[in-house]
Amino acid sequence: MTLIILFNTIFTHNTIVKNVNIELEFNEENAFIYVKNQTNDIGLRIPGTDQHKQCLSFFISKFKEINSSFTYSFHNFTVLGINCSNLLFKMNEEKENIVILGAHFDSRKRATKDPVNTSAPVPGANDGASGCAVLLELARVLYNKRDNLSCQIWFLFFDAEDQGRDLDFGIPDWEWCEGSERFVNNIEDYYDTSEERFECMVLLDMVGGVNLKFIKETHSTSLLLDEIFKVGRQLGYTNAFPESPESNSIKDDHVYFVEYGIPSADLIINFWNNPSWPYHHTTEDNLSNISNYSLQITGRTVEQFIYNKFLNESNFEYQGNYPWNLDNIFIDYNLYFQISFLVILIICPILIYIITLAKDKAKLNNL
Ligand code: 1BN
Ligand code: ZN
Repeated sequence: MTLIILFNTIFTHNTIVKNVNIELEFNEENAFIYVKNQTNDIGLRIPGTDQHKQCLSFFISKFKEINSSFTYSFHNFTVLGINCSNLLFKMNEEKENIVILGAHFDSRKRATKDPVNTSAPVPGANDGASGCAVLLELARVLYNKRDNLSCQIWFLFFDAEDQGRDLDFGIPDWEWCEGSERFVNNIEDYYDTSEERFECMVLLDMVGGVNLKFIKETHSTSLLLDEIFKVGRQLGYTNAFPESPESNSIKDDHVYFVEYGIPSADLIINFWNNPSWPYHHTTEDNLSNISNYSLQITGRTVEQFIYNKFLNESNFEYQGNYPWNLDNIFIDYNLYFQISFLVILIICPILIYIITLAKDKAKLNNL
């Protein structure tokens, strides 16, 4: 056992992440207003409703404020007869490598975990609006740096993520992540497979609640998620990005991107048993349980993560886990090394010992 622990310490991938020195511009007060705009000004963003459509128009108006010629594409689809749309904004389209930043914008039709009223809707301030608010503010700050970024950035708003079944359905017979699954099925309509390639995808889901503490989500590409944790810790956000996070696998919008081969990470909290944020799929997922500081933590960490790798003048000093998809190869190699190690150092000597004993016994028998 000691030998295996020693081996793991030597061979486990454990890169030091060094953040590039640059002033971060993400403003949490702006992000908080964007949460409020969605939850209090627009209202419930339940698929099939007018407010749901208004929310898409709100996102477009915010991008047009950044630059009136910002273009966008709808990805339209239906779920059991209800019209839905994912919405995609691209920045730096001339660059060949693509970073996707995503969040879902629909809010859950029924508060299936509410202690009092499970038929009431979920305001979705954290579960939905927080991730979208951070995307809007990131769009503003990254647009200012666009000429110095060596990548294209997609801001991708997913529909129909949050209507699946926990204790009951949000909308009868809907699955989780209806929008992202269909988007990835059609992703080749949105990029040129011979000229462009994906670097990574970062999903923001439930990133604005008070007492923010992210988990290690195990569908995520672990080298990518680990790097984002290190970036956040180095910015001083050590409670939100703990050294030993809780671990769980969550079916969320990133899963289809992982399956397509894009390194992807889900920034999400414990929502199943969390006394520090017990409002998941209840009517209490509202503005009063949102924290400016949590929005800052998420926004600044993602902003810094992008500068570390993609800000032109900082590339040479970058240290991190890139390329993130070495994950699988590394894990495979690690297993291979461990087995070889066991065979060479433990099993071989035992075999040699047994053979020697057998030979000695044979000699004795011959005498
Ligand atoms: C996460 C946040 N999800 C919805 N809102 C997806 C999910 C919820 C997946 C419960 C499994 C169980
Ligand atoms: Zn949800």
